[in-house]
Amino acid sequence: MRNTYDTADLRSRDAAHHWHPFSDSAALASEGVRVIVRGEGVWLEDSDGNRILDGMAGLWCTQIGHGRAEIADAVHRQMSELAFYNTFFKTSHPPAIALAEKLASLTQPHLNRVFFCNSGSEANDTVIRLARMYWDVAGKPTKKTIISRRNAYHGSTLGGASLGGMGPMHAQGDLPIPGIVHIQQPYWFGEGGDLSPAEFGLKVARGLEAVIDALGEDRIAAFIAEPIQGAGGVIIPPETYWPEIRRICSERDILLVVDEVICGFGRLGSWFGSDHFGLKPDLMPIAKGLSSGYLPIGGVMIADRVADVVFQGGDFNHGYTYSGHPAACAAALANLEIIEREGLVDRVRDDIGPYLQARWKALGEHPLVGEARMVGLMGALELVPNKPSRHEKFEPVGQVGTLCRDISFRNGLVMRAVRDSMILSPPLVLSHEEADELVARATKTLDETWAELKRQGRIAA
Ligand code: PXG
Repeated sequence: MRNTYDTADLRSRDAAHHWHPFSDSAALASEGVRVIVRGEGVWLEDSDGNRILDGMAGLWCTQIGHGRAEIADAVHRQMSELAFYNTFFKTSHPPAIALAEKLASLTQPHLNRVFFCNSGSEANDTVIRLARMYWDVAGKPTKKTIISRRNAYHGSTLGGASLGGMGPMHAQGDLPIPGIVHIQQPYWFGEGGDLSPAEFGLKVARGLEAVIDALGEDRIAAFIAEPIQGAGGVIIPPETYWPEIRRICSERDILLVVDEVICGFGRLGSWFGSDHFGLKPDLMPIAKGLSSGYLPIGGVMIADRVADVVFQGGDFNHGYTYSGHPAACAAALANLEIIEREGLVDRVRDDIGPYLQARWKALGEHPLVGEARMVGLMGALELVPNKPSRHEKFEPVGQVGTLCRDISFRNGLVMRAVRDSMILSPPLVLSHEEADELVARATKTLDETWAELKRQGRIAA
């Protein structure tokens, strides 16, 4: 027995009462939302019965695919026993304990503690408070400034949005908050100029050293970065970048915060992006793939060297009602069990990752695509008007990406558009046949976008 849906009715009620994230609500109300009603594996179904391949894993999170009854069963069991209790005031409960222990075993050996919260944004707000408390307790209270990168994404709360380097977000609400500075991102395709990727990676990494020197090491608390920027457009740093950042962080007395909200839990074919790039985080925010999005949960993994100091400082005056929510912890535990049992991390590294990468990179031959890149199951296509030039962009930026994204949806494939690049981050359970189907739909989408741009006279016929 399946539910049936009246799309027009759902749309008008949504328009009347539901205010959407990162959306122009007035425009959306007149256009009408797309209503997703069901999910199974890598497939979504909308209220009109269309099947859509979910190339974004929900929102970079549904590692195990949609509709896994095992998670629902685990949550049902937990809710039947203890639906909620807090973790404040000297209390705990079995699912939070089990999940904390599990995370300590999956992460690097020096990461043995987790502070739970409900989202990546809350994790990064926790990072700001924890990093600043660390230096206070360590007797270096001037070390408060956090260095981040332009076009980084670290969330939408005041702290998360400030750590992030998104201009349009900062423009609303007078952000960033004080004490956060942004350096250049390692985006060779967009900003590399005439430098080789290797030269550019080194130059940008050394920007960290320069800003530490300019502000004074005694004022810097931490550097925060995503291993690969996700929402910024799947920015894969040149190979020289992370080793140089590693060198700088080892020479300077600052904390390294590696934001694993997207790269964690198998996305890059390793448990964490830090493992992929050989990074040793002092603080490591996690969320999304931790529960595959089945219930909201996030956390911050804390290195022993940080915990050892902070523990001498008495109460950490910070916490969320739902820190370590029992049902969310049960969902996360069941999700991690599936990832392990089905060997999804190795599968991304050895099987479906290389399989999809080869086909995705072949899309780089398309006349509209200036670069096709992918690590693990996280990729981007840069759309350009005049290949092979990297320097010419579509004007105004973003229109062609949006056009391509809408065509993609019509072709039954969710890709996300960032500026004029198309972004892909499918569930880790994607089969070879589904990967072929995905690439066929992406190819059709590029062809149709190309034809439409020609029709509009925006590229030479
Ligand atoms: N850090 C990173 C690296 C993220 O990608 C967050 C923190 C914040 O997590 P929460 O759970 O508070 O959303 C994120 C979230 C997009 C998009 O359109 C990306 C995210 C969230 C919403 C939209 O690409 N990433």
